[in-house]
Amino acid sequence: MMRRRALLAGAAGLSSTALLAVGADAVLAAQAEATMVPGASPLGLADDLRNPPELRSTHGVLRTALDMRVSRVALPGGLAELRLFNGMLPGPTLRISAGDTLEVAFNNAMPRNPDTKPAVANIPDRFNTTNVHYHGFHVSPRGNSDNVYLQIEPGQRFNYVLQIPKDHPAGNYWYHPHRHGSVAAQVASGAAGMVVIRGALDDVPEIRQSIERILVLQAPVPGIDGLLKAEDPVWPLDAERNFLINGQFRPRIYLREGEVQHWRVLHAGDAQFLPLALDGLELHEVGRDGNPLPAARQVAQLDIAPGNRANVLVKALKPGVFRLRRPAFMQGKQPLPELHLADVVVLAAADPRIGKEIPFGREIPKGALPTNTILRPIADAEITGRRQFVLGASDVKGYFRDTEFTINGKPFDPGRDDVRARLGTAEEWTFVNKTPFPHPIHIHVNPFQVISSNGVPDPRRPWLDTCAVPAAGTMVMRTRFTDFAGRYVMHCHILPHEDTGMMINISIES
Ligand SMILES: [Cu+2]
Repeated sequence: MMRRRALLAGAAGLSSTALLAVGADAVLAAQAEATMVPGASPLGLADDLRNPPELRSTHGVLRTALDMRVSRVALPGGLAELRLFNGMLPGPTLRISAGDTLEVAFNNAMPRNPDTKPAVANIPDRFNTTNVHYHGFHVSPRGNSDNVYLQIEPGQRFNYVLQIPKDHPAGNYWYHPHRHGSVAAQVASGAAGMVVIRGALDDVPEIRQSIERILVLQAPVPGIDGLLKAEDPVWPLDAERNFLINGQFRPRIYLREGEVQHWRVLHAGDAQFLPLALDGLELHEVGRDGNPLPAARQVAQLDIAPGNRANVLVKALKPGVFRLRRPAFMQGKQPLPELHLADVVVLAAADPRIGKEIPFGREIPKGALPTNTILRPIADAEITGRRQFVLGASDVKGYFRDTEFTINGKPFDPGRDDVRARLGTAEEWTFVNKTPFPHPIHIHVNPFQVISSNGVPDPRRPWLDTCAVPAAGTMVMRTRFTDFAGRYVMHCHILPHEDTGMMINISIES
């Protein structure tokens, strides 16, 4: 059974924001307004992991051009053609502050789609049609803000303007394409970049004293013959993946004995989870998904799902060479192998190769980390409604791989409002996973507070925007619909699941 893609055929059923003109003349002559910082080792060492090049806002504005184009890149397995932002793996880091305006003059510079058949809902297609999502941002989902209903065709341009609230939480965010049907293919290709939103977390003295690294983890999937034209190579969870950090395969990462470094980690992969281990060093997590945690917490392993970000303070104990690795683990029913991701080299504290002017942090913050108005705990008395979402998968002949991913028994329908709620209310949502695989659920615009997982309360009640619902398990969270009316989505961040149906629309009315 085939369904017409309502997004194209039945657009009248959508809110008007979805129909915003996308055209070459929509672009204002954008004058770049940003400070360019070249990619470099923060320690000034030649063979050290480089941070990606960075664009920083000046005078409250970051105005820049981004395009998506096909570029040739050397991967561990050979040369590959990938869809990338500005031809870069990963895209440039954007660094802005709460209260800033982010203006992105986007250009879809990819070739025409070869597809000739009509589009069908929840079947991956049109891999050269795209848009840009600002993952984790607490901004409007409407118009030319974080609007994922846009379809920007090859040759078209679009100007994004995002107003970042003055009290926006400080942490790590990211941008990636989000046009339903081509999300997995484009993100798996490497189209993603980090966004740092500066704020109170950056002013914590122990964090300010530490050098900072960006780690964008990606596992680019090339096409079998040049550019990826079908989702088949992305689909198998156990497909062999070479994870890169900032586009580099198994880089070296240097620290000095006793040093604390602030690592901003982004999992920009498409499907495999990344439990990260770094034996011989200490990991102290201070932020997750752009939101400061209540206090620094030492962890034996950093568990991140596709879409998650973490602010981690890494403390080097003694000189030596250590491995940043993903231990072998089971993702649901699927065994996944150990991966050696980087060599972490701890030098003597006074190694002469590192300039004396380079900051040398040594402390982990001991007290409470900064709080934020939009991250006020959601108490029982504030809850105005409760809902349940059942995550499922069913065999449906004719769908991609004969599989349809569902929420409450239905695959995604762009014309249907699955959740309607009023601005200013708060709800408690229970997720019930009926499948043998974990699904990292991501919600746009408003972060959520995790209450429990598999019935076990999380006393920290962390604020996240992406949280795994355990295989055949449950997760309970609370979310507050604040500041922004409009329509946005909730979906699984295993992106082949999203493209094949595991997504719903949330409509917030003022
Ligand atoms: Cu999923």
